[in-house]
Amino acid sequence: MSRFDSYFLMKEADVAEYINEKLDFFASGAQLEVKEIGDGNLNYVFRIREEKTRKSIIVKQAGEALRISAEMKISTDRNRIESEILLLQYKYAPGLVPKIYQYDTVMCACIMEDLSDYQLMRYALMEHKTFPRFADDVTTYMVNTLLNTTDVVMEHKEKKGLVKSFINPELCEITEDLVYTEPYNNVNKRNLVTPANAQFVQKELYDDEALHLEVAKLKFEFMNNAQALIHGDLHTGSVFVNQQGTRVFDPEFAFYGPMGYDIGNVIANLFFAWDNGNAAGAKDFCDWVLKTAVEVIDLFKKKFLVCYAQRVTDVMAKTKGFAEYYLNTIIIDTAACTGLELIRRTVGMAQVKDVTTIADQEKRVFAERVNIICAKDCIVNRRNFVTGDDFVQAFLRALKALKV
Ligand code: SR1
Ligand code: MG
Repeated sequence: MSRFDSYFLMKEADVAEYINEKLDFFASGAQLEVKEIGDGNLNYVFRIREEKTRKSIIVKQAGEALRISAEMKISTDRNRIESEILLLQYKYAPGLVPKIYQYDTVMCACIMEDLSDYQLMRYALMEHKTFPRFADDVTTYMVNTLLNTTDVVMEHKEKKGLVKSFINPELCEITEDLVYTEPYNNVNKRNLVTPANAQFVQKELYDDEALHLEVAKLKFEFMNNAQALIHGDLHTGSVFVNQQGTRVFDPEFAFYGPMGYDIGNVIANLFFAWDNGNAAGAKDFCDWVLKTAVEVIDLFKKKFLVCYAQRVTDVMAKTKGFAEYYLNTIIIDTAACTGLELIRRTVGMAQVKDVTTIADQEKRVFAERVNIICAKDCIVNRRNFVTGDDFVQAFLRALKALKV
C-alpha cells in the first residue's frame, strides 16, 4: 500500500517521496529540492532537483479544476492523453519533444525530462530574443507529427484506432467555446475586453454577422475533420527554446483535427510577439518575427511535399495533383486558424502576456485592433492565402489600415 494508490493533488512536500517511489532516478538518500513551476492555465508542474549532482526531473500533474478558474472542472485523463501523445511524437519527431519516463493513471501525473536549459518561448520573445532554429525545427515537428498520423500515410484502421484513443471531448469543448464561440458573442459573459476597445469589438466582432457565418463553418470543420493527430494548443507557451534547439510540449488538447489549427496557432502567436516588440520599439526583433512567420509557412509547405512523396501509402492519395490540392486546403485552414487565435487571445478569457503586459494603454489598444483587423482578413479571405508572404501581408495591411 502506498499513499499514491489513490488520487490526490500533490503539494511540493509530497513530490520527493512520489518520485522516489515511482522511478529509480535519484540515489537513495539524495537531498531533493522541489519547486512548483507551472505557468499554464491548467496543471501543476514540479521540478525536482538534487543540488549535488545537478540532476533534475519534472513531475506534471493534472488537477480536477483549472488553475485559472476553480469552477471549471475537467477530466484528469488529459494527463494520459498528453503522455501517450508525447511518447508517439517522440517516435515521429525525435529531439523535438520532451522525453516521457513514465505516466501514472492513478495520480494523473507524468514524469518527464527537465528542460531547464531551455526557456519558455513566450517569455524569451517578450525579452525580444530571436531563435534562428525555430522555423526549421517547428516545421519539422509539424510535418512529422501531422502528416504521419493522417490517412494519407497511416493504415486506415490503425488511424481510426488512434482517433478513438485520443478522443478528447472535454478539452475540445474548451476550444469550441473559447476559440470558436465566445469571442463572437460573449455568450458566457467571460470575455475580457479592454474598455477603450469595447465599441470596436462590438462593431468588428459581436455585430459582424458575415464573420459569424464564416466562424460557424470553421467550428464544424474543427469538430468534424479528423485529419491528423494535432497538438491542439501550439502557442509559444507550449514551446521551449534555446539557441541550439526547440522542444514542443504540453499537447493535452491533442485530438484528431485539422492540421491548420496547429500551424495557425504558431503564426498568430508570432504576431503577438510582434505586438510586444513593436510597443517596445524593438525593430530588429519585429523584422525577425515577420521573417520567421514567412519561413514557417514556406518551410512547412516544402517539407510537407517531400515527406508526402516519401511516406504516402493510400493509392488514391498518390494521384497526380492530390498532394498539392491537399496542402492548399491546409494552408487555407491555417489562415482561418491564425485569425481565430488572434481574436480569441485578444477578447476571450485566456489572453497572452505579450499583449496584456503592454503597459502603454494606447499601444495596447492599437495592438489589439491590428490583431482583430488582421484576423478578420485571415478568416474571411482565407482562400486567398497560399504563401508565407500572404500571411505577413495581411498583418501589414491591418497595420496600414489602422495607422492614423
Ligand atoms: C480554460 S483553459 C484556457 C486556455 O489555456 C490553454 O492553454 C488553452 O489555450 C485554453 O484555451
Ligand atoms: Mg498548455
